[in-house]
Amino acid sequence: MIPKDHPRYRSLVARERLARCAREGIVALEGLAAHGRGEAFDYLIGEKTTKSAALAERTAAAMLLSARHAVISVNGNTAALAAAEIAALQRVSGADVEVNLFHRTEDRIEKIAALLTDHGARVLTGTPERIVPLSHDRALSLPEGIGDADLVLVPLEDGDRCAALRAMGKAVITVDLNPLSRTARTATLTIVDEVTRAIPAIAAACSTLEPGEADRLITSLDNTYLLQAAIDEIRERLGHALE
Ligand code: PTJ
Repeated sequence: MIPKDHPRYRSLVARERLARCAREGIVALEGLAAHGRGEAFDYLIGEKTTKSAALAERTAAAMLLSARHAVISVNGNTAALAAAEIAALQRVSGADVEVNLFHRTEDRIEKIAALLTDHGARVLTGTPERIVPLSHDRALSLPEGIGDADLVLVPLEDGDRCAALRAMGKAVITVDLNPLSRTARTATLTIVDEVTRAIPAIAAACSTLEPGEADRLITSLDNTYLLQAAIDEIRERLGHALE
């Protein structure tokens, strides 16, 4: 039992959940290492949504609502940490949800789809094909899902799929606490925030965008500016870290 008054309560609960999901075969063991890297960057941004991340989250909502066909691509870590939040975002954005894994096994695909369904998401099913130009199994996607999408939201992505999706002409939104990652620098829009804060913030923005705001946000999107702002926020915090 993690005591509620522990100063690292939230972080310890997230770790416990990931460890349990790893034991159940939902999270890949490699996903635990990926989470540790995310935690380190979350420390650096102060474990809160920064101003630039809030702008990115509103822009993500605008893009999701304006897309012809938006798909949320879910991996093991995202499902373990944010299954209910993904279901809520699907409800307000109308996006499809598809499971896509780096460490792909049919058993994990089924378990992750079941976890998402238990939390109220409608998960796309069908016969995957090697649609995305990649040599590994992340190529395997549904023709009626990621294959048809003009916008894919890929939280906690590993490097090269983002570039491959962009090369196919799709817009890509990622959630990645590391503003220096290949994915962060390749995506159309990068949200430098923790996934359990980012997904509800995007959902909230979907319901509160003012008339004309979506067009304005999309027209003024500048991902390099957002990444630089995230790095500046980290630098600013580090400058005062011991005060
Ligand atoms: O479930 P699978 O088989 O698809 O595998 C998923 C992982 C996460 C193992 C796979 O996609 C992977 O190896 O990812 P990477 O290359 O480690 O990238 C994950 C990125 O997400 C890193 O840049 C982390 O900093 C970031 N990250 C980790 N945890 C969080 C996060 N970003 C936001 N919120 C988090 N909780």
